[in-house]
Amino acid sequence: RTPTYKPFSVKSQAAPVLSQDELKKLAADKAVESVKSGMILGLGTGSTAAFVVDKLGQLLSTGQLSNIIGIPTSKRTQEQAASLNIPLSTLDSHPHIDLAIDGADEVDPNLDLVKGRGGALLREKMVEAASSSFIVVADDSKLVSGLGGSGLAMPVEVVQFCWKYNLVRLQGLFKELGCEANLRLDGSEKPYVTDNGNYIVDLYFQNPIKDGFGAGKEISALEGVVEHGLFLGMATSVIIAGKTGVEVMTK
Ligand code: ABF
Repeated sequence: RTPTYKPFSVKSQAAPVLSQDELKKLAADKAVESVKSGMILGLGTGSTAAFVVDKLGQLLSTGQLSNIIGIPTSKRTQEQAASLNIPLSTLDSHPHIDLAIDGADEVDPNLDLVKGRGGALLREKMVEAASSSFIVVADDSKLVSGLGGSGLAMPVEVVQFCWKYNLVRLQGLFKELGCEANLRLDGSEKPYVTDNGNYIVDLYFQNPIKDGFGAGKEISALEGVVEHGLFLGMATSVIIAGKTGVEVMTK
């Protein structure tokens, strides 16, 4: 699978230096161009996805979009969307989603992703797997040559029961990649609890994961693991904003 890169012009003559938030907004605005009135939309989580939700709220309030129904991927996003009067529903009522737009923590050249540093990986994966199209929005700091290669966490959601047992088993799975596993803590040094009442074990790799599908299968096979942050073969396209403008990566 060789991805194609389709640059389009956001470059200005003066080439201003954009902040990371401005880059995220640029990617978000570009993704929202794909939203049509009447769509059922998966609403992502995280700071980049929040720009998408803001833009949708704005377009609905001015009547440029109508009849949108959003399926949020976290309580945070649900609250943000509700505050912008975006009509919301659930996967139970709308099991088929037209388009999901969400951020990512790592994007590799195959458009495979690491997600979930924001803690919402389970609902994100459920919503995005139910979507006909899934557009990822990110700034160029998220590009990696191999998943797990950023040195930042690859999250795994686990049940609270005997979390340490699973932390040790997860670390053991990836010993040869120099994996270190940590229980995620919240701001008060207590275990971080997801929207689903579970814990997160963050995996740190010294070397990138070579076989993402194999790794995903091994992680999922552990009893007590709820979901992992490898989102493989799910993204339809990735919109990356960087110094040279915005690029749309497609397969
Ligand atoms: C969600 O938000 C996650 O899957 C990912 O962990 C995170 C990315 O956050 P941000 O856009 O703030 O970098 O999309």
